[in-house]
Amino acid sequence: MTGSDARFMALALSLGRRGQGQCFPNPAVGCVIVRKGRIVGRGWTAPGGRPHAEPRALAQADEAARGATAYVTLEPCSHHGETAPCAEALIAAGIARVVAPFDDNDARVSGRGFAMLRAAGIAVTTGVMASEAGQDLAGFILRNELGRPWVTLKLATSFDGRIATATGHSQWITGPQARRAVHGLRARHDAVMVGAGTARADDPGLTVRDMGPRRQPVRVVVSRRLDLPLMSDLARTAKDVPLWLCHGPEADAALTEAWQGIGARLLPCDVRAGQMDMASVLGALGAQGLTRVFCEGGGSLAASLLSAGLVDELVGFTAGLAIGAEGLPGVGAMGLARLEEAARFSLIETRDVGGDVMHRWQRTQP
Ligand code: AOF
Ligand code: ZN
Repeated sequence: MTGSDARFMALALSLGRRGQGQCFPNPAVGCVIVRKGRIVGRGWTAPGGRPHAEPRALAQADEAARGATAYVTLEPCSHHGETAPCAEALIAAGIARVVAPFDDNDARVSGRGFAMLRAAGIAVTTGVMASEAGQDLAGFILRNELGRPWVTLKLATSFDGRIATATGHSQWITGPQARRAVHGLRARHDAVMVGAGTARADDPGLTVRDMGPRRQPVRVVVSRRLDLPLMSDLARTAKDVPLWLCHGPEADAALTEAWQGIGARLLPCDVRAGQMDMASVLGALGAQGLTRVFCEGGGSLAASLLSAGLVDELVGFTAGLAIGAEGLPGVGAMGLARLEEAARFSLIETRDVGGDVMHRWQRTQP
């Protein structure tokens, strides 16, 4: 790897990130084509997952791709989807060298893309910025591996970890900049998920606003009985922005029909010990192609996810006010006796967001 390899790969990664939250079930890949030190093509996976990054960058490079190096943030694909494999497109365009971080763990690819390139005489360098690419593509990799999406749990709380007063007053604990940052985070996930309690209490829209035209994240509500208000913002907008409802076996048939009638997608999931089984919920979401899910509460959904060890990232916004013990806690009861029972997360980012503090933590690898 050379210094310029890292520089061009960093650019490809930043292009790839433009697609985050836009491409599921596919990964958000970036591609930069460089000839004699000059960038001749840039591409990233299109909204909806197709076309892939490489053909878009190749189209821009046109004849300049001949003899050039392609920096791709994931192994180029080798399978025939709606269009020809990207490895074939790179070969046909006369690319001389391909630089990538690692193999695609999609069973249809997994090493075959690199093998095709090498067989065509293309020099292949792997391992370039693998940990950065691993971060950006973590959701896709995890879904291929475990069948469930990456879960980011967000909380916006007071200094003392409360999300509302005892009467439910919660607007607003954090300031406008922090709330805007939340919209930015929503936009970079495939779906926004809440529990039934939050859906009932807040009548949330769960859409991304003021971020320009873009694919809206899927709204997911976890509701065991499906007893959600049909006169709500979620219901009203179900035809325009996808609304998926994860429910238990005891959901009333009339309610199932009513929600289906207004355009929601129903995902039957398991119940365990009287509660929605979060592994089953996330499995159902993974089966629908989701790679990154942003959970915005409430407290009992957050507690269920944490207790089941199904949270990959914590994002906390903390405001400078205290609400007191009678306020609503951000995370509900988890029944822990000892600290060792709690999953540990490592701090990866701290930022001042308009006077509130944002912390990002990721699960500590065992
Ligand atoms: C690439 N470049 O930009 C992306 C890739 O359903 P298909 O045919 O679109 O293929 C989806 C698979 O292609 C996906 O699971 C992953 O393995 C790969 N995604 N590959 O070369 C890209 N997005
Ligand atoms: Zn491809």
